[in-house]
Amino acid sequence: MTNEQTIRTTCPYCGVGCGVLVRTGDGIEVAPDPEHPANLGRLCSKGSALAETVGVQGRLFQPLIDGQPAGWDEALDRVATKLRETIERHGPDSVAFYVSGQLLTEDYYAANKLMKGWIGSANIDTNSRLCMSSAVAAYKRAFGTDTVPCSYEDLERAKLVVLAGSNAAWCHPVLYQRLVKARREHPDLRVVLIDPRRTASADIADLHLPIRPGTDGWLWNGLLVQLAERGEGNPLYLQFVEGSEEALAAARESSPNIDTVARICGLEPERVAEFYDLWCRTERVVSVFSQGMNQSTSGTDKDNALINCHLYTGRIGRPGMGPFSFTGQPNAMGGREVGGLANQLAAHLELDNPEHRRLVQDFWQSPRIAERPGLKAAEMFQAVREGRIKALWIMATNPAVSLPDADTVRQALAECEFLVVSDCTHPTDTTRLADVVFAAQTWGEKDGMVTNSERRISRQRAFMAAPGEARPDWWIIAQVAQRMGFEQGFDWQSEADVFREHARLSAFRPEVERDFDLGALAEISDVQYRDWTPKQWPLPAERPEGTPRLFGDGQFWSDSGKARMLPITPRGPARATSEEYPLVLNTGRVRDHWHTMTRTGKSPRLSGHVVEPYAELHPDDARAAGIEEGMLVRVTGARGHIIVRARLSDNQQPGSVFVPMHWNDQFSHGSYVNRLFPVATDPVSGQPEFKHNPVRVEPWQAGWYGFLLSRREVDLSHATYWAKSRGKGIWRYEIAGSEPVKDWARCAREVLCTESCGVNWIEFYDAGRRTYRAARLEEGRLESCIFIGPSHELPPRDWLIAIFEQDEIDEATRRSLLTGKPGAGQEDAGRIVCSCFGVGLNTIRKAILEQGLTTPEAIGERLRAGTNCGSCVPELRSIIEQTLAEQSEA
Ligand SMILES: Nc1nc2c(c(=O)[nH]1)N[C@H]1C(S)=C(S)[C@@H](COP(=O)(O)OP(=O)(O)OC[C@H]3O[C@@H](n4cnc5c(=O)[nH]c(N)nc54)[C@H](O)[C@@H]3O)O[C@H]1N2
Ligand SMILES: Nc1nc2c(c(=O)[nH]1)N[C@H]1C(S)=C(S)[C@@H](COP(=O)(O)OP(=O)(O)OC[C@H]3O[C@@H](n4cnc5c(=O)[nH]c(N)nc54)[C@H](O)[C@@H]3O)O[C@H]1N2
Ligand code: SF4
Ligand SMILES: [Mo]
Repeated sequence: MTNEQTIRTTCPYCGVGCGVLVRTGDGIEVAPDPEHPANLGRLCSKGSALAETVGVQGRLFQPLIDGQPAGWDEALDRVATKLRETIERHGPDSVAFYVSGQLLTEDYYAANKLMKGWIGSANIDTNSRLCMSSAVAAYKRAFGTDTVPCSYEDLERAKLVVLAGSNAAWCHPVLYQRLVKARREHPDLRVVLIDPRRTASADIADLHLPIRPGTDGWLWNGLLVQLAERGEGNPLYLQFVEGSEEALAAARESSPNIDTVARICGLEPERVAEFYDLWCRTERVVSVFSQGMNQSTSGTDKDNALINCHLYTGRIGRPGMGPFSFTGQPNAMGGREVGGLANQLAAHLELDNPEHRRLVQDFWQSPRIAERPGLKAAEMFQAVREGRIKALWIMATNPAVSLPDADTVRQALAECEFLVVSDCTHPTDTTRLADVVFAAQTWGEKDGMVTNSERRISRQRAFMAAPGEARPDWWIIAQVAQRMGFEQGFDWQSEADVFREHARLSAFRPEVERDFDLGALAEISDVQYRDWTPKQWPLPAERPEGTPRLFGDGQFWSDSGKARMLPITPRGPARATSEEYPLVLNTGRVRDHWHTMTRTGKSPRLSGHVVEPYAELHPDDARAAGIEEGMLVRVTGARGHIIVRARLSDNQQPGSVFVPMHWNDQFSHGSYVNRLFPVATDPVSGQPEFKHNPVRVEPWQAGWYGFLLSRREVDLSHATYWAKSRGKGIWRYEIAGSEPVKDWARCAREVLCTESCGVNWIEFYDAGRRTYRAARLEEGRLESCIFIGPSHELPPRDWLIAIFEQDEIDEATRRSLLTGKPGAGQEDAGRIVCSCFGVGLNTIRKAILEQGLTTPEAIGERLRAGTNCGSCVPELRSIIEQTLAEQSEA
């Protein structure tokens, strides 16, 4: 019997916050919600593949104590007792919470309340410190409050959109698609991309400025100077703004003219002039900023230099204009609302303001209230390492992979007196180190609210039962609080109870004026909460429909009531390159993976686009170092090294190398990039540098290269390098070893035939070429196969993956397994480019050459590639360019 129903919920990945329709019945089907204002009927590749990531694979079913399954009572009591004892013995600051922008607002609110109101410390910080904290600090310095003034609609109503340090095509794909559509409909809309790399987002850019890494401050200061020289200051708006003279003076100091800016930023003066002309003459301009600006030791200053230009021209708070920080995580914004950062209180109230502290304590009726800021993420882990923090509770984040200096973090976690981790997945690189692991519910199982980049609050709704005994995070926190003796503040019966309290707090004592106001929701009923439709805060009692834009009227919540332009003296990166470490390491995201891969790593559809960790280098740098495409290379930084695949591309500027942030110990042999460099943070925001770390890249001399495809997971102790990825019904391993193997036959059997009798095994060894191939067949089907050779040039993989789908292996296929070459009728589709329809690179190239296709649209018509979510369209265009260029050379 099927019980079909459709649930409206919100995508758990990025801060775009797309509405999703989930149909449950025989299986789960995911479709875009045409009514959600964020996505208006679109989803990207990750959202479209959500159904492949739910379910029991890799899930934790019940709590663990010292790695052993335990009951909830025992685990909760253990944590409550240990926290209470630690506080009694060493004081409230000896415990800390490290939480996440992937918690729902209710979870986040509960964690913050427990730490700041009951434990009485502000030692709660969040992975948003690694993500949004420079943007938060910059908004607060400029506006007095952490208020994003814009709406998504402004992207469509603008005449100029600048993407500063944002790869929206891959990281905010639905906003990017909205831009693509807007450009089609309004040909006069211009897009400028500022990024040292030529990313997929360059596909819609009229102008790409491949800026020298870390120099954005000079560029934005230069723009301010030009605005002043061209009389673009807005005297009416400047009445509401303080500090313009000082800001201008500082800008003139660093960036007096276009030539100086061009020289420092490594750009052609004509291109800089073009950018300045566009910005100066366009009233409706949105400047988007993201991690290329934020994740820097001067990120806050860079963000303020950008915001300065909007304040100076009054291009803010009206349709089609404003400085727009795209938030990363689904609830980064919600975390800011509840005060998840160590230097905030709750409901956008300030920790260092006694009146605000009193307000929150009176509302909570709490025994205590934190009186001074707690430790920011990097400091917190330093304190764990030094034993100042003795008990740490991590929720919904994987710091063993995502924090800088990750090996030191791992050591600190291993040595921490008492480590608790709440996660839905186990093992992760972090849960492995925990004394207690709480089994958390996750997307699809839990209910609550999230707030996206445009301040829009949406519901996540459960549509399936949680596996085993997993529980929602707010419940786990409330249970621990109650068992610590704090019954009265944590006796909520439901998510709706928590949310109502959060909304009421935001409107408590309205005489204390503030931006964040959910007064209209203070009495939200359970039914209204259930049926909530997305709206943008502020949602004061008198404006229940919400607020799309702010500050158009020049009213700010700062002490003076005015905004502030900051005098910015740009600084270069904290760590310069040297003879020993000559390249700048830039890190970030790939299209189809999410962070530490705990979710997207489960999806065959999302794992085919990039199957292993890589370092992308400019061909000149590669040549100088003796590196070829496809080789394995060692990337070495001041703290350690990793081995990854080399990719050569002139999208990279010389002197830079890009490595994705995603790979961890579960999917590779220690190729997590954050182990390379020490911590360096922005002095204002505490946000770590992730985009500018000096490294060296050199060939890694492998004794052998290989790959292995298998229906079962295998143990790879023989390999010095391995990376694994999910294929349809199989696992794919790329492997290599440093030492030559004497007896391949024995070694391969050891790995693939753990049980020896009755195994149907075929193999081939070519001593001259030093290649070895073997396959294991089971009931006529291919069970696993392995290919080894002396160099990285090995047979293609994708036609082999297709053989796993055959029910019967015929003689010809058997032969091709041993020769390592596709036989007649077997095509190698190549690496997956379009993950929605599984269309491979070779198929696309063939169609371009044989059918004379010259546009992504034509490819879409023939192969369907790019016609669902559109995320691969930029890549299709560059494949066309490259294929045609190669054809004309040939
Ligand atoms: N596919 C995918 N999407 C995601 C995520 C994911 O894991 N996967 N994560 C989400 C999260 S939490 C976040 S925070 C966002 C991040 O979204 P983005 O900020 O767009 O992504 P990143 O790849 O971290 O970095 C953006 C760009 O900054 C550039 N950059 C590096 N140095 C500089 C510089 O000095 N100046 C300038 N101007 N640019 C520079 C990089 O080359 C990179 O292309 O993505 C969200 N969306
Ligand atoms: N080198 C480098 N490092 C970076 C960055 C970079 O650009 N470069 N970017 C930084 C940024 S912007 C970010 S946001 C971070 C992200 O880094 P992390 O937050 O560490 O990454 P995730 O993989 O998203 O970790 C989320 C964890 O929460 C678990 N989880 C999922 N749902 C739930 C739930 O409902 N409850 C609980 N309790 N657990 C759940 C998942 O299984 C997973 O283990 O990485 C940062 N690190
Ligand atoms: S853009 Fe993609 S990942 Fe982001 S919320 Fe929308 S569907 Fe999810
Ligand atoms: Mo992020």
